[in-house]
Amino acid sequence: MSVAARSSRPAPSVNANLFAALRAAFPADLTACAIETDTGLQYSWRDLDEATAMVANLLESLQLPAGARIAAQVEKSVEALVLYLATLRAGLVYLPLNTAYQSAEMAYFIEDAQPAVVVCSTRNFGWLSKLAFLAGTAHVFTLNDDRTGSLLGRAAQFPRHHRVAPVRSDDLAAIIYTSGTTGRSKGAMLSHGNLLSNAQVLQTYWGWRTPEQGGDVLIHALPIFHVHGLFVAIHGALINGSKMIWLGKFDARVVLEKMPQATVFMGVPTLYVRLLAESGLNPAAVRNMRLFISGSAPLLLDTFAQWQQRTGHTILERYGMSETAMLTSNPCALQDGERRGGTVGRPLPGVQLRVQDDSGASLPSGAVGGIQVKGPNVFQGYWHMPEKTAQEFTADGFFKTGDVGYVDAQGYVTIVGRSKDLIISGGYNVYPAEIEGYINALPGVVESAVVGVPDADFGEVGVAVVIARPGTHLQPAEILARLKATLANFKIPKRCYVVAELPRNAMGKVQKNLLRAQYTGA
Ligand code: MCA
Ligand code: AMP
Repeated sequence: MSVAARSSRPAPSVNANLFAALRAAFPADLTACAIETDTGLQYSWRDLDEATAMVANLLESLQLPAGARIAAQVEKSVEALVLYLATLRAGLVYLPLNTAYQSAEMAYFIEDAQPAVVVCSTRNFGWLSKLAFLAGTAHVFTLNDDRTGSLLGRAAQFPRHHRVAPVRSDDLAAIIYTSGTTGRSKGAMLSHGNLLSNAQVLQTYWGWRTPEQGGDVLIHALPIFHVHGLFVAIHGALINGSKMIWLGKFDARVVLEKMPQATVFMGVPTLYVRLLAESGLNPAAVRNMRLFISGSAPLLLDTFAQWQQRTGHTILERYGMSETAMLTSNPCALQDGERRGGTVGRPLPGVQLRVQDDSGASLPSGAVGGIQVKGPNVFQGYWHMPEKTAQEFTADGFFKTGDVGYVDAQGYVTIVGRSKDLIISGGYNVYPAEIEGYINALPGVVESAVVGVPDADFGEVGVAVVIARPGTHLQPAEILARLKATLANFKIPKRCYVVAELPRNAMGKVQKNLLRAQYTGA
């Protein structure tokens, strides 16, 4: 979309605002419970409608230009969800940021995205507001997970009614930052049309039940600053008018306790591994559940099989990206086929998926190559990076995912690896190039390599292998402590080794496959 051009374009004849579609799905009885929290709070559909109206009115009162970004680094709460929905409602662009990000990481996002509004916890207001004001942000509000903060205080002065802002399908709804293989994070621009089309396809494909069919209840246990928790889970429930049981943080025991009141659960593989470690996980505990969905990282066949044994349910694995939302899914309905462990299922309706080799030739079923996709869900490009965007698309408009895999004769996709150097740890992406950059900048470091090795809990974790300058006595613990002071906690390698040299090929390139083999299980 063209941000500058939007305000001068005439109003659209049909309002493509994602919030309008979500609002239209609210049940007729607005007094019914929409969200129940693990802290015992209940929010009705009317509460959601009125709270989003008040925050949208507050945002509109700031008279921001079209396409203005609302950045939020806030703990998970229903009010944080309200902020997201209100941003959509006001036709502005939401920019969620992981609460683990520290000041250097936040400085980059704020300078790059230039948000008009930043919302943060009171705890971080001092340093974050300074960063934001320096970058030209006009408004900084606070929002805490106990319903306090200036955002709600200000919003309380605004009316409870609000007309949903008219937008076009290609107007931006959100920017999601994803790290890059060269270190710089890129903001993936997603439009209302991208998100709405994906939500509608998943509503049908995953068979969300209408109230007449008994309805569905989702356990929401994921963070709400990435695609899985923010879009797949929240849109899934709201576009079906389904209730959510809202957990501030994943806790396997609490999930088990809530399961008898729920029908749908979504998680990254680590959540399933942790649930399997609970002795209370048995067919009785899941008796009312309809669907378990896994994604964001590969689900091990062992976890898939154990889950079947312990619960009688077959996990549905699906695959997506920040740039595309959901791309493929194993079948939900029996008539669509079986759910196959180790595969991510078939392309979703409306998604074209192909596998190509490096020369750009399309490969037949069974052959391994780069996965490329096209569809209404594929993003609008990287924020302020037209060249990078152009590089990631083929001449005929397919997006190069950077994932490597094959499609079998029945159309099921299997991901076998990634051409991008990326570690997925507990569902969070960690780019070795970024961590290596920080390590290499430490005094006494000559060079480093970060590799992912298998881990029973997180699936994969980072290991740092470092060459120190002769004569210095760098300790691994010191390196990790320095990183911890600077980077989000999930990016910190779980182990660090100081070595004399790194294995290299004839071209002088570090052989990460050898390091991975050497440090697996070490
Ligand atoms: C926490 N730690 C981690 C991670 N999470 N280390 C590596 N990877 C992680 N994911 C660190 C903590 O900083 C802490 O370190 C130590 O591990 C133990 O923390 P713990 O209490 O066990 O962690 P937790 O708070 O229980 O969190 C684990 C978690 C969480 C629940 C698995 O990571 C999580 O919610 N992951 C989900 C991520 C997600 O939603 N991904 C979706 C991305 P220390 O003690 O040293 O500080 S969207 C996406 O990928 C696409 C589009 C898609 O397809 O969905
Ligand atoms: P993100 O940058 O957070 O959007 O992460 C997207 C990446 O997560 C994809 O490009 C894949 O590499 C990976 N991913 C997501 N779902 C799956 C899955 N079910 N199996 C394997 N990898 C996955």
